[in-house]
Amino acid sequence: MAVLEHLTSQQAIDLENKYGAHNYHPLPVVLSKGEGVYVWDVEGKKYYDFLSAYSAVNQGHCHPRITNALVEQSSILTLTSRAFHNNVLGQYEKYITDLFGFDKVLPMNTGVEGGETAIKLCRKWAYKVKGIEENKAKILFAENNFWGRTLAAVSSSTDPSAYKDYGPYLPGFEIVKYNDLEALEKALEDPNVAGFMVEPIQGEAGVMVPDEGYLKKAFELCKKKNVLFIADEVQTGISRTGKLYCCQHEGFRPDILILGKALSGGVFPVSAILADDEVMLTIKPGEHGSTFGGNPLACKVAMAALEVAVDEGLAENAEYLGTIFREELGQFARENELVTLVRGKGLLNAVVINDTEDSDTAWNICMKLRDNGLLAKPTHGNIIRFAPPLVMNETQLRDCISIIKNTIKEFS
Ligand code: IF1
Repeated sequence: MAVLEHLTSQQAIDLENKYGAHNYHPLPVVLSKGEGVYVWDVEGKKYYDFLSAYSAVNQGHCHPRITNALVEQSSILTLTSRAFHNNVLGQYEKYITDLFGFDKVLPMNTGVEGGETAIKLCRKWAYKVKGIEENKAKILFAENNFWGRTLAAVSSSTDPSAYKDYGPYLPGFEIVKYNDLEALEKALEDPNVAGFMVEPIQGEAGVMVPDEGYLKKAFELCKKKNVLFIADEVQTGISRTGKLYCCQHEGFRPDILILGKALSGGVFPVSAILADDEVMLTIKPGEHGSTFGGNPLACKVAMAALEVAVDEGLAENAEYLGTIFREELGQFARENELVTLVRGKGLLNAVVINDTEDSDTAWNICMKLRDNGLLAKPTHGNIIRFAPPLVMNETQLRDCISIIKNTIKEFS
């Protein structure tokens, strides 16, 4: 059957059901175009995108500076592999290490490869620098973490839907309660601990924002025990929370910083692992890599995506609009018993619906939001994540706030 040019939404969904793996349960909407804060479905209906592809399109859909970088480089040189040098990688490495303030970067593709690379760097550093006995290094993870879908990632997960039936699991991982300095201090007593990998805000867990000062104190506890603090900023990075990266809110620099998603503005899979020489140079030539890691196309796209974030003041805008969002929805929560609370930082926010974890209220609200022209999706059960592109303006945000309020009122 020839590929149908103009599919209806139902035809597209039917094809996916018949020919695609069923590893997702998407909201029933079929998108065919994206521009800035808007997306359109195949029938031409326009929506505000309030998920931003899980914070990968912070710069807005199809940002011209980023798509131009992709189009231009795509007819010059897309991939050399790392068997040879290319004329773009070094420039990109200088640009990103200057911008984020680290000695070096290891370029990869997906966010989970970023996490895997950080864990490998941490283990290498444990044996080569800290002097932990071979194969004895331990890495701490926060309860309810989410950093991807590989076997290492699910080996550190506390969510059965992420790890069940995928055993046996990778050893050397330990769980500590999130936002609990006592638990961390206790776990750090073990001299074989080499690293603590943590999201500054837990996205998938439901935008869990730790207490003010937790991250900085956790970092200090790690330093006292010569343990690497690894910040997974795949979702919180690139201006999403109101700073270039989230740890900056507490004025410290993690030992390893992992970036992904919006590092490419959603145009190409690009991730980056940043660290200083003492950590980064523990991996010698031939000890880690990836076919596409650091390809010239990715580098050009990433430089454009970062320039957009800086030049368009996306962090400042996220800070300003995020405050309005939490004030407005916080007030609404006080007046509406269906909304328990609103939490977040910058434009990474969530609304907790006052219903049981297994209720479908949050899902039904998202279905109604879709009908009312705004796309969002629940994370766990009764929590709806709201994360629009950071290029949104105040008028558009206030329009979205009224759509959200009016929709939830329909359920009260
Ligand atoms: C899916 C969740 C979000 C991440 C953090 C690493 C990664 C992610 C903090 C891995 C990826 C994505 C994965 C995607 C949906 C989305 C997600 F719902 F799954 F958990 F954002 F919260 N660190 N998160 O959030 O990056 O390898 O995917 O590039 O798997 O459905 P990746």
